[in-house]
Amino acid sequence: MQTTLIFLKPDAVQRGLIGRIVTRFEEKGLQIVGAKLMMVSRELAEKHYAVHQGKKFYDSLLRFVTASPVFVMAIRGNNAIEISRKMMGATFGSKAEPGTIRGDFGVSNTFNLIHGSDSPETAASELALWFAPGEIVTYDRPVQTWIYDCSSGQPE
Ligand code: 3AN
Repeated sequence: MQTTLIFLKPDAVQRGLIGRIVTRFEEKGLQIVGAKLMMVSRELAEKHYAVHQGKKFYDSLLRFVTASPVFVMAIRGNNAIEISRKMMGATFGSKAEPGTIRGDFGVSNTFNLIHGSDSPETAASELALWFAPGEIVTYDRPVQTWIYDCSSGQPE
């Protein structure tokens, strides 16, 4: 099972899309194991977007993500990182395929609604950055045995 860091950016929160986007992850069968609404400090934004420092969109990206609350989630499932990235779609709504979150809800070339970790290494460091110990909750879901085929002992 993988756990990935997803956050709904200020445009998604302001536009009242939290519920509809969260529903997509729930309906897919992924498990929400952490969630919170929060303002992002400049310090946290700088750490999260450190790889983009120096790029021409860096300052406006930091202004955007610190302007209004974000809704942060830890989401768990088999292959959760790749699945959630596919659900998000291409980076900007103008290019993202219909059926994806960015493709269905956005048209902008800068505001893009959602962030999702792009590798297991990034997920581990982003989860540690965004969630304090104890904020990610491991709990049984009886429905898990209907979401995955567990007959081999492993969820398939
Ligand atoms: P993704 O979110 O699809 O993984 P990345 O990793 O290429 O996209 O970029 C990380 C974030 O940086 C994006 N979510 C987006 O908010 C921002 N970003 C990337 N490229 C641009 C750009 N050309 N103009 C504005 N913001 C950008």
